[in-house]
Amino acid sequence: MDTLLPVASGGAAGPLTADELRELYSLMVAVRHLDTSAIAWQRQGIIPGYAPELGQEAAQVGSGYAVDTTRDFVFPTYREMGVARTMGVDMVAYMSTHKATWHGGLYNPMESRLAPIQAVVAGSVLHAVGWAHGQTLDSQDGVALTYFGDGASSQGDVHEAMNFAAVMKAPVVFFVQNNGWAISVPTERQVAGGSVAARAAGYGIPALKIDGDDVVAVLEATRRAFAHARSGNGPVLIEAMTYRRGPHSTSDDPGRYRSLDEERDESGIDPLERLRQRLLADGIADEAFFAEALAAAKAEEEQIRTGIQALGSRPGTEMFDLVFQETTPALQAQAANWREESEHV
Ligand SMILES: Cc1ncc(C[n+]2csc(CCOP(=O)(O)OP(=O)(O)O)c2C)c(N)n1
Ligand SMILES: [Mg+2]
Repeated sequence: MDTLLPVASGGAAGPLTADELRELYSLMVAVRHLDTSAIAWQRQGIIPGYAPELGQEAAQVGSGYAVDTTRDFVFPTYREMGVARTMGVDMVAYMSTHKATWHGGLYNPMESRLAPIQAVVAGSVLHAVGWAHGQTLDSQDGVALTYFGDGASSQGDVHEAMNFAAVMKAPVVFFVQNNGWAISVPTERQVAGGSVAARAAGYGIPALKIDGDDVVAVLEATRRAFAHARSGNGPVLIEAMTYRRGPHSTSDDPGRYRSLDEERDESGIDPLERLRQRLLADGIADEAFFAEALAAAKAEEEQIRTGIQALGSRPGTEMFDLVFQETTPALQAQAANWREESEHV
């Protein structure tokens, strides 16, 4: 499905260069390696929990690559490690969220342009629309990119966010990763009509339903959506069809609700392998390049793991400091109570 009119000149960029394609591959390898390592870290007791994105690397790297971190803002869920890495967020600071060192992670959202990890399903969608509307009020040209899942699309918050964004022509890109599952519930049991993209028409929002395992298709679609929103035409919805190859999180056992045969039949071709085949076929990368990308990914993972292991705990009262720009008497009272009970002061 493609109901987004072709962007006039000055919109989306032309075909990807060989350098860009190679960079996308390197990013996807780095993300794949860090993601699978994070599961091992959890099993080794280095972090208490993690939500893997195995199989969603193309959707995340392709969309994150379209972000202009000098003016856009991204509102993730709990599963967008690949987006964070692609945007250049410090990964020790990002992964600290999963160590539960400090809620929201140690990265600075204002500098990195990535809002804190959001565990409330559909919560990020509302924040993105609010931020995007703020851009309009301030006559700025930033675009909000918000992620949510097929399961989240059945939350009332998403309806309100999409309707408000369309009415106000807010510059926001709604990026749905339809990975086939909402924990143990398959998409067909909670998305009536089988498509989130089809709903956009009801809000007057153009939509693109794309192959979310094709990184080039994802990047091109996201660039088009950004160009549309940035030119004052309002929101766009992208539904990237992909597959959650791993468990919902490290505390989930998919064997209780799907079989290995189903996983094999429904997951399609691995997005990373797909890009590898394409680069080989186009003659723009060889085995030496792939080996180098993997070696770099391994070195990076080691450096991030060392950084995570070195992180100590943070002063607990910090959690009261950043709730509002200016504190309130109620918050100060809570902070004082907390200090009394936990630090006995
Ligand atoms: C408001 C709210 N309701 C329920 C939950 C529990 N929960 C966490 S993830 C999840 C499923 C979300 O599925 P989907 O939106 O498809 O995203 P995915 O996990 O597949 O990336 C649920 C129900 C929650 N975190 N927040
Ligand atoms: Mg899902």
